[in-house]
Amino acid sequence: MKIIVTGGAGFIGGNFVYYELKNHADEIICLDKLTYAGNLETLAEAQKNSKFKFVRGDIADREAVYKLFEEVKPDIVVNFAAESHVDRSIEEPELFLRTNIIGTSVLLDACKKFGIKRFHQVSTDEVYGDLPLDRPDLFFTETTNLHTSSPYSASKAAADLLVQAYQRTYQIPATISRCSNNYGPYHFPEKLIPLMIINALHEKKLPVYGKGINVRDWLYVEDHCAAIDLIIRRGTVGEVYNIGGHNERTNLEVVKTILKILGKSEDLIEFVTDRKGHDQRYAIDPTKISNELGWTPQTKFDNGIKKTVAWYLDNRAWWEKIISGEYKNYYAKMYDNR
Ligand code: NAD
Ligand code: TDX
Repeated sequence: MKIIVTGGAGFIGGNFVYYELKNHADEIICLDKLTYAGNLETLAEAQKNSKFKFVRGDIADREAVYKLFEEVKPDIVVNFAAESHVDRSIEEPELFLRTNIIGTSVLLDACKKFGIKRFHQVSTDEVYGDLPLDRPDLFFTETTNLHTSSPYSASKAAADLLVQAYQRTYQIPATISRCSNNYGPYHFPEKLIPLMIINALHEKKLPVYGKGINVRDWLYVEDHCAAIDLIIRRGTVGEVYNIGGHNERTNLEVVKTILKILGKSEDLIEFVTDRKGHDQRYAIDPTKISNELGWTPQTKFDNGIKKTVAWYLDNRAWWEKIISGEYKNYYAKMYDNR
């Protein structure tokens, strides 16, 4: 089979490319615009594999997408390409609408025009909004109402609705997965876990938003890749699958765990102005994917976070190059005088 993986030069897409090359004989064609978050160095090993091909392009560029579909005739498309950072969406919403909504609609149109066996939309638990901190008994299920908080999550929810509309109206064989927070290798330094690892290594302050009591449900990225792999091969067309592993932690717990692993002082923690509209708690109920597809996460947080810290220690060149470039301006804009 031929699988187009959009956004494969990013964090989860890159890990998915390696997961597929390792576990299957399919051809993988990565379509990625290489925005600030895309990195060809993430795909350096994949480029040595004859089953892998990289194509630079924008999912919202209709002509380029149609040309690629005509050439490749993909069996499956997995759409990871997105603007993915909530803080950036608060600063500049429009870019998120273009890539996350228009880009998804262009891909769906291409599926309609050229035919497809499966279109899979990689979505997020953020489309469900948040849960209150004082109700640990509540979890997001696939039937929880969509109720978004940030321009990022609103754009992802809009894309989900488009996928469902194309599935119903044009019978596009589509599936959607909504996953909780991922962590692991190749995570871009703007996100909580890599940012804290890198700052701690430099003995720089660790900027925790608000009181650090917001809760995220952390999933090791390889477990997310395994779930998507099952859905595209065995999942039922038209269905939504929640993905998460019951690894809830407050942000402060995560930061303290990282400091402990690195042997650094908790004095590095600095509480800074909260994120606007900050979601309190995300927590996934993964019963459906577990019962229907037999998926269970393999990596517990305490082990996954150690593996992740080790990866950042062993792969300094990957992130040092990122943080020495344009990222410096981003960091100054977001964190200086916060
Ligand atoms: P990322 O920001 O690390 O990577 C995004 C990739 O998409 C980059 O390679 C970028 O160059 C590419 N891209 C951006 N705009 C593009 C465009 N217009 N055309 C083609 N390529 C484009 O993101 P990530 O964290 O790997 O997230 C991947 C997907 O998973 C996203 O759809 C995100 O919403 C979803 N998701 C992420 C998480 C998480 O914790 N990171 C959790 C749940 C769902
Ligand atoms: O410097 C920081 N300080 C801080 O306290 C950063 C970057 C984050 N935080 C907090 C905000 C969140 O409560 O840490 C938590 C995690 O933040 P992010 O890493 O930005 O992730 P989040 O906003 O939870 O969204 C992530 O998970 C769902 C991904 O970025 C999304 O793409 C995905 O859909």
